[in-house]
Amino acid sequence: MLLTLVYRSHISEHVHSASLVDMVSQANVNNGLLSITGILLFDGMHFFQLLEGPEEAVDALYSTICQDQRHHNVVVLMRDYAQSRRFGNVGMELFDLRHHHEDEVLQAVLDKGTSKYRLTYEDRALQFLCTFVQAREKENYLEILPADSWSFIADEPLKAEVEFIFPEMQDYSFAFQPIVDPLSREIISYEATIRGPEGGSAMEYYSRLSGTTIYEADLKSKKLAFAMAQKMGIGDKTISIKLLPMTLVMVPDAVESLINDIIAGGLVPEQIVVAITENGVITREDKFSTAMKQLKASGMRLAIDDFGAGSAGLLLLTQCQPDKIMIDRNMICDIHTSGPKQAVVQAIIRFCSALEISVIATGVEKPEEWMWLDAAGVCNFQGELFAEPRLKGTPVVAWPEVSYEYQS
Ligand code: FMN
Repeated sequence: MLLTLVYRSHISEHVHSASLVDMVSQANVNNGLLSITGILLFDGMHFFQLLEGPEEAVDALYSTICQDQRHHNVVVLMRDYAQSRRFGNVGMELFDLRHHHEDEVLQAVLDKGTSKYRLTYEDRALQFLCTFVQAREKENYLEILPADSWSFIADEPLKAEVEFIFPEMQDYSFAFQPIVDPLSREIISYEATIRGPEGGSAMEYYSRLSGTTIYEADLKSKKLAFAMAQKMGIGDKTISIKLLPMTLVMVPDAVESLINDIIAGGLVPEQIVVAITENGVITREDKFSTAMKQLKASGMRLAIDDFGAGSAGLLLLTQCQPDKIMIDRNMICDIHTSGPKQAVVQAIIRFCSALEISVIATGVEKPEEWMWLDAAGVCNFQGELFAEPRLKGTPVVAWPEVSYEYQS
């Protein structure tokens, strides 16, 4: 299959642009053997490359290019399949934007084209190329430091586990994971997630239930989460609980029951963030919206969980007007190398800012993911980079510190 891969990157400090000429002539031979075309643009700081050729060969070459120390912050902009090549002459060609006017470069690239139709009709690869040549979108190039520029240091010894036996509630427990603001070293909230008594997953717990008992169990379980949070001494921090949206529809007086359990647990509704996932299909919208009103009127706050993973996210957002959204972990994974994910998350950040909704990035595992999100304007994070969920207790948090050689 014919693959087109477009990426951009940043030239490394120690590289002299004169040395690129040698690199290009070697790459020209290599690409010829691999049946790959590599159109490379350089503006003095950034590279932009379009690679076109057999899928396996392009993927293999791209992973070699990603390891190349001559550049960094390599971000894929497009990975797509085509019926025919745009550039039939395999090899490698460099277009240096510092020495030519943008129209000349565009014309020179177009002259290399061998497929009249691909380069004429609204072609995404060509649009990317034009955008780079015209130096548009540069404000969205967020540059981050290498992964080892930050160390993550655990700050406090483990607190004792909460070993309470709640006699009537023995077949489940809760794990707690903090949501943090790493640069101000602040725990914003704890998220409580249901687990089996020995730590089995929420999915495992729910799979044992059937019919409407799922919703009743979902609601009833929160009583334990509130009681545990209070015993763990969360003080005036907020606690976030996940609720199936249909629980609010199927269980009569669900919000009232939730309020009673919050108060019985020694907490106040203002401390509670109810996170609903966008995947739990909502039928009976009238009942759902009544429950939403009651929930907000009680002082509890609303979050949309796993945002970006399902189909109803944007519509649900306009209907519920949440206080927070938690971006799904799959959207966060390797965001520093993915142009499409970066574009989507930047759009989420923009509309959340316009609507005064705070954004939480979940599932953050790599320093580079956090650095990119921080540069994009996200302040609140959840993920193993900072703290893993801990069964029946609050985990230790690892806070970022700038590594010695990056301190200015
Ligand atoms: N090498 C190629 O063979 N083809 C290319 O199209 C190509 N493009 C590159 C673009 C940039 C911006 C950079 C920094 C390097 C590029 N290279 C290219 C060089 C490769 O990263 C690598 O050095 C080369 O393939 C030799 O790899 P090897 O020593 O593992 O055989």
